[in-house]
Amino acid sequence: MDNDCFSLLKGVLNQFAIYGEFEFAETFGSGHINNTYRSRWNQAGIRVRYTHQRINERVFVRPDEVMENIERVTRHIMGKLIREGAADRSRRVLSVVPSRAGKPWVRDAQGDWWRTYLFIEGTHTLEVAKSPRDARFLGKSIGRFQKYLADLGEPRLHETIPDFHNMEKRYSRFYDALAKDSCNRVKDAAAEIAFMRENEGRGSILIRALKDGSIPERICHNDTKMNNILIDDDPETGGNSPVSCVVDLDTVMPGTSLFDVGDLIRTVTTRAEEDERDLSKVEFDIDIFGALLDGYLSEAAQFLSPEENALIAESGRNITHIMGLRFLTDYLEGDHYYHTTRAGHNLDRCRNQIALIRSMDRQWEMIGELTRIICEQSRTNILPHNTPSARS
Ligand code: ADP
Ligand code: GN1
Ligand code: MG
Repeated sequence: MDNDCFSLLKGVLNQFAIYGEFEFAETFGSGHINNTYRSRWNQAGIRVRYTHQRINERVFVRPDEVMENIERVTRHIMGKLIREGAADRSRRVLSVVPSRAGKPWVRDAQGDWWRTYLFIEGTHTLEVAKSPRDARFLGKSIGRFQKYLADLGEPRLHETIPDFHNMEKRYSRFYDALAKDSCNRVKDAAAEIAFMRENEGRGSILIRALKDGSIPERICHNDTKMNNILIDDDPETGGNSPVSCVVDLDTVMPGTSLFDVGDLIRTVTTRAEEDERDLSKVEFDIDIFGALLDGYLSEAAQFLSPEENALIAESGRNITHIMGLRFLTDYLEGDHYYHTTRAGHNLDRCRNQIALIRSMDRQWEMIGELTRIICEQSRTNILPHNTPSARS
């Protein structure tokens, strides 16, 4: 962090209601959207850390609405945790730290918006799932998150990015970028452009099902990639329920549960990172997929409809397709949206997503069959005669 950045950050931190003496601050995390920092304070002899984020205003044009959503969602989840008597609650949900003026955000000298959370200690994130156990845990975390928010009630959450997963809108932006070719990059992405053209038809399955009412609107996270789930470093400390905390709540808003399952499938089922250039490593792993789904459905089977179950397998392919298209569009437009660290980074990411779709296509029958079996098993597990109280 350079000196200018540090003094700007110090000015911001002083506006939050944080006690004690400031010790240091550093950049943190590997998200593609916001700028994340971590600071440490001495509070009467105890060292406490905080997370600070500059909200990306090009992506979130109404940061005040983002924060209103986040306050509601985190309070609601905390209420659920209190009722459940969960241990270690402030490690299971984000805690928003208010400004000295009592707001959930502050604005810096340049007008940028900032927020602060308690830094959740003793957790880590994964960039690739190492085992079916990891996958089951990640799936369960998102199933539980959706379950907690199912009864959030009125008013409807703000749509912080309208049409976020609307494939039809994503395609029209892609075609605009193609037509403009503002960076003269179309020539370098011929195969990827051809893939997107050829597969446009199957891209709109989820959004159409949501629009025609065959699947219900639900509150969902909309950005459930693996590194948005904090995992306890020591799973034993949480007892029967190891700590996990879903972060990056900017896009929590109405959508379909399938957007979240789909993004989990996209990021968890391959052992290759999202920007891996060696495409031979980008393989869909059916065992990881099975464990992920099993974990997710252990929480979500109780509220999912048969129509949602029937689209689970498709959701993984669909969200991977959307991300491939978005990376390609950003590449063609000049890399304005996602953080990039090398030339062609977004094109690499797009190629990677296409490779994953192809790997899913090759295993499609098996994916469908396994999904049907796991859905059926999970449904049976939640039938009344299988509940512990009915058995005892
Ligand atoms: P982005 O929108 O840029 O992806 P995130 O909100 O996901 O930003 O934050 C970036 C990373 O910072 C996360 O992937 C996670 O590793 C870490 N992180 C965010 N909030 C916290 C927190 N309160 N405690 C610990 N780590 C956090
Ligand atoms: C972004 O914020 P981050 O890095 O967790 C993006 C997601 C993409 C993801 C791809 C608000 O997520 O939609 O799936 O990158 N978030 C937003 O890695 O656009
Ligand atoms: Mg993130």
